[in-house]
Amino acid sequence: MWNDLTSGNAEILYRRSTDGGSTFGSTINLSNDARDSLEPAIAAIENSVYVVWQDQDSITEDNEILYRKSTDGGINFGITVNLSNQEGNQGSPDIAASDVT
Ligand SMILES: [Ca+2]
Ligand SMILES: [Ca+2]
Repeated sequence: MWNDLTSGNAEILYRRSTDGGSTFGSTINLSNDARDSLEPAIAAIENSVYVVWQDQDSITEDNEILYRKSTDGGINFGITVNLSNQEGNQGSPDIAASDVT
């Protein structure tokens, strides 16, 4: 997972390996918005993969912390959730995963 500026704004790109990191599949754009998406972090446990990053609100341009989750080992990711969702700038997220229920 990394930042990329190819589209003209920063995006969060991701590739998945199923052979212990020897080869990687196609590149997925997890952020895919018109604003600067930065500072990605990832955590995984069993078939769940969790991703957070810093992004800009489309109206206020304040930074928010956005989140997406995969439950199929990182093949598909669900909707983007705004975890911070408050005024001002929230940045540099980190994430961890455990099997505590
Ligand atoms: Ca973006
Ligand atoms: Ca904010």
